Amino acid sequence: MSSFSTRTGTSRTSGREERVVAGLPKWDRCAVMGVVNVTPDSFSDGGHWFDAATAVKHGLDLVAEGADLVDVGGESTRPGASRVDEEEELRRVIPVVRDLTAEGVLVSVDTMRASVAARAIDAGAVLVNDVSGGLADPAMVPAVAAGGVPFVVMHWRGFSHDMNSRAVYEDVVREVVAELGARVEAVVAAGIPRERLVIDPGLGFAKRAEHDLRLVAGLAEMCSLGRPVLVAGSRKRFLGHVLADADGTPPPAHGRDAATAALSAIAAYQGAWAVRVHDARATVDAVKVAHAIAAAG
Ligand code: PMM
Repeated sequence: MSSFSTRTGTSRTSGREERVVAGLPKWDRCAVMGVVNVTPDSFSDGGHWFDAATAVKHGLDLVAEGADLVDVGGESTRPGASRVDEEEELRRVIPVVRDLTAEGVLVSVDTMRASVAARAIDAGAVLVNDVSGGLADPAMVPAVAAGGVPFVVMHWRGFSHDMNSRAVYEDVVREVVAELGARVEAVVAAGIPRERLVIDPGLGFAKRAEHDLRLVAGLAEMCSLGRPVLVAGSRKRFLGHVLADADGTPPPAHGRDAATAALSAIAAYQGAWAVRVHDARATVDAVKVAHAIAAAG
């Protein structure tokens, strides 16, 4: 218990100092990013918000529940997924970004394509969330640098169709921190100012359940990279693994929201800048409790 306390104490101190991203508001607690997947096949909510009007309504509902920003994506990255073509991704994403922005919502765009990022920035997106950290499309980092918005650099080892084969680590925390640190330096060298970068351990991406759990337990080490950390574990497989019944059957994705809220509280308490979630209401409460406890400590 004492090592846990020490770890969280350290991260909370540094996390407070590091929770500012140039170009975004400064939230006094861990921010809540609501997810709108405009896809027929995303892992946990695929098909639910597939037309633009439904997606916009869902984004507004997330904000009404307390989400601070909304992440709009048009490509599923679930394990094994194949890629969507560019035209279809633009068709899915841009109207939703535009309409949510028009309603005053802070919108993040979840894309690996520079063209989609650039068009989304034109449509009002204030953050580009690229699960490949700029590796999938060499034009991405220059496009985001030119657009002048912040950028999420997630730990990524390759496209979803075969990423499970890359889930090989000796010390997952050390390796993810090292690989992310190198990626941050490359992105800075390519033109995006460091103060606009957010980092993300990429839970579930080329990771098995035990890797995801270890990364959450070691979040303080990720905070040591000196940039705000986004934690996106909502409804993911590792939570299903933890909650599985005696036969090993996990609950369905939408049955993992209480577990997601617990994860949000733990991430927030350890100094996460934001958590990305499908259900905002419980997580908003969770991060408020985490903030109150951290402030009392
Ligand atoms: N995971 C998904 C999609 N986008 N973005 C970031 N920054 N980090 C993630 O871990 C991440 C992401 C896949 O989850 P979903 O299909 O359940 O939304």
